[in-house]
Amino acid sequence: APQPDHLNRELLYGLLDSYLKNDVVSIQESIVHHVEFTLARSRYKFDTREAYFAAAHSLRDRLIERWNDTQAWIKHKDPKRVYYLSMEFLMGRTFLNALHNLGVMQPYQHALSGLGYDMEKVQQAERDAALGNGGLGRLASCFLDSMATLNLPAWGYGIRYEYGMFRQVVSEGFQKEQPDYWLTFGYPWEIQRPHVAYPVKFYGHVSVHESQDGRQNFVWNAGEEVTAVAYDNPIPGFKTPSTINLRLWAAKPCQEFDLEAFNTGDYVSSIIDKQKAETITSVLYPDDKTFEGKELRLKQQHFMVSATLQDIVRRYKEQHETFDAFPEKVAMQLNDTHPTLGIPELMRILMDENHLGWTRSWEITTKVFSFTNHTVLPEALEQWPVSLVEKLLPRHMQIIYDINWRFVQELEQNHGISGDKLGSMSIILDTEYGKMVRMAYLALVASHTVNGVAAIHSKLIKETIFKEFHDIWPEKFQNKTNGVTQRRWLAQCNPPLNRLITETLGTEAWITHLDLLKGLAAHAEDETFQQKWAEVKVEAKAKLASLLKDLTGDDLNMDAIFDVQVKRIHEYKRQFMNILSVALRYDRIKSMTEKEKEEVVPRVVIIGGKAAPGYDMAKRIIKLISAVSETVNNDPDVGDLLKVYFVPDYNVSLAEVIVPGSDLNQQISTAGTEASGTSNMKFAMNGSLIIGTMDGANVEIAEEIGEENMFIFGVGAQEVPALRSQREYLQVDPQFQHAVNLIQNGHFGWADYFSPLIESITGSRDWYLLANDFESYLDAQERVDQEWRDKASWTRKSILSTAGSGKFSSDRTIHEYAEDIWGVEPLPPTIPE
Ligand code: GPW
Repeated sequence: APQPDHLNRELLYGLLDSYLKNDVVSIQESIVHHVEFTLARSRYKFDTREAYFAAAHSLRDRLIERWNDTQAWIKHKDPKRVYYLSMEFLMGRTFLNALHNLGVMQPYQHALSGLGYDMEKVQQAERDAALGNGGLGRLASCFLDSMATLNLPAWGYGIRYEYGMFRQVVSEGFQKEQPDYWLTFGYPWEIQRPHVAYPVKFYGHVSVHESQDGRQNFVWNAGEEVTAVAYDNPIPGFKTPSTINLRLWAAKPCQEFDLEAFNTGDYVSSIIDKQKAETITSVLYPDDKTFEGKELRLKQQHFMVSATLQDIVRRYKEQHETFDAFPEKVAMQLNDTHPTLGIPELMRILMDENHLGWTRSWEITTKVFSFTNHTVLPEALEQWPVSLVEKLLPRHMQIIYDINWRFVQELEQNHGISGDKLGSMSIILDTEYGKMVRMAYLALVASHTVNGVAAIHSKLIKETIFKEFHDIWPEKFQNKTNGVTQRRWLAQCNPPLNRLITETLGTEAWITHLDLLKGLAAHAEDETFQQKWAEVKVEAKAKLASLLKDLTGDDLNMDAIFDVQVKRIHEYKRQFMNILSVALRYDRIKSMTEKEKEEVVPRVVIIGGKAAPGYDMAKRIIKLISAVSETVNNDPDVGDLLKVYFVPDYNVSLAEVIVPGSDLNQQISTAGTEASGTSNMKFAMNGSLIIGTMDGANVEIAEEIGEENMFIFGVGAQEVPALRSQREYLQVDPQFQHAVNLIQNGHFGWADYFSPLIESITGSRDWYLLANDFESYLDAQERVDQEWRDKASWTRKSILSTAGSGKFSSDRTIHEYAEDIWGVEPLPPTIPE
């Protein structure tokens, strides 16, 4: 393929140094330029939000410069590229991250303050891009940051939802969902690409044509066609000009009008019909881990992978004559099963549009896909009705049947499997409601690798949900323990700690080599260092306190333990157990004499998180937390020994304040249920101590930080199945019973409304084993209080938490994916002398 020969490195990266200048005056000129010509406001009069948009546009120019150069450089070198396919990217804000990664924080700060604007306030004007539910979507965003920073030739692909994660309003303790129309004032970080557009087909039927050489040709005559338009989001690496692309697709009506309908005179209703295309990308499904089976969701999945695969194949074909090199040039990671339709879609493109034949197409397909599983909870596993797939994607359903047929043959012939076991491994499951497609099995059969997201989780999938597959293909299974980006989750969100770490280690190299944090351990015993560490924590706590003051009007007790549990509300995460222990703590304080109260360690309990709109139990848990909060916070007997707050609308931007400001964080899922967890890593990095179970990544965090520096409790994953089957015989701990009684007897009001919650943890119904773990949990809480009384010891553990968190950088995770799964290598942009 032709390569423009002027694309040499000298020219490419010479440009970066000479075009947009980053001195304060040049930046001010560019901001004012955007005020006048992009926003069309007067350069003499613009408000804080306009200052944000103008500064964002000025920064966008600098991102585009790097983005263009990076993309041209990658194209020139044509290395193997990795594509990260995800239905969610939970990006949060971009401004501060871009300033930091481009290394232009200082000049922008000066430029803005010179114009009369405060960076902190300007930065707050940005709305979060919340195109994700929680951990899975945020992981995808951390991965993009690491892929850019590691100079990988990588792309993210997803959907540009017009409504992101709903805004949570809590009114009288009840969650209300409000639409997040985040694009209202325009989104300065995206670049619309009207010319990067592909048709995406739905419905219709398949016809077979005999070709001249006697081969069967399948033609899909679609019943509906929409256009996918690309919106590119530049993702800058830290301390590298490398800027990769997150390409999000938006659905638009297709250009070719149904002329017949237009000519019959019903012009207006024909237009309105066309407009319906746009609903495909209108809203993010806000349920974390409950499979719903909605047609629109299946449409979204196909829309995303179809546009993405057309784009990837087009890019490949631009530079290659045949498909021979496709597996050496393309790796695709499926973020859970949500993009699994990419598998039959690639098969369809290769067979029906490029006439490669089954064997060759399958050989290629099985070399390019790999898949990550993020949960063992059965209710989250996707199973689409065959009838629905058949209706929406008739050709894909045929291909899935063919894949399954050959797979079952292989099981019989090569693995000697027959009878019931064949049925249990089949991609197609027969149920009383009809046949279902098990998406995880489809992903497993076609992927060269499947991975879990923490060591314990990767072990569990081999023993439980994918056991039979592990038996035949042990070599397909890997572990890739999750990580988070230390740029956003330490360097940017906690500047005082950033400065202290850099000063102590004598280098800021930890921002790209997080392992260096272990150098802090040598200072853990040092009293003056402990003093400085404690001061930094107080500063971060003050920021969190001020956030809560704005929300509630209360002044927090700064001597209290700031005890935080923030994550999606789910029964398996056991926010209920947390609030039960708070109720008990309250009851204990109530019965104390003034003298006894002097010994109490004060606590501020902060809980936040969204419930899926249809998840009734989760919504009752929110109401319970609010009810306990109401009673406790207004009880003069308690004063500031105990406060409880439910923080509404927990999101990425709030996390950036809450995580650094916490002393203690709760990671208390029933062992074996939380695949990894990632907030645990963010908290540990910021010196917050973990109270938690031996679940998910907590296990590996304990290996790194030391169990003695955490508050570990509860039964292990291996014991859970037996305990579950013995639940009805459990001798319930009296303290547990007492806490339950308080709620049941209406101590916090709403007793009737809470009774389904109580039932859910009673006797044999207690699926998540709250009763089993409660005593051990209270004991761990007691150890927390004891530890807090010894300030030096607590601070030492806090330092060791940060020091031991080096493994949990997403840089390490991505490096492992690149080496062990994708086979892609860094392509550092070489800057000439
Ligand atoms: F169900 N996770 C999530 F596995 O945030 F798909 N949403 C989801 O829909 C799923 C998983 C799914 C989370 C896991 O619960 C968490 O343990 C993990 O740390 C995170 O994904 C990233 O791997």
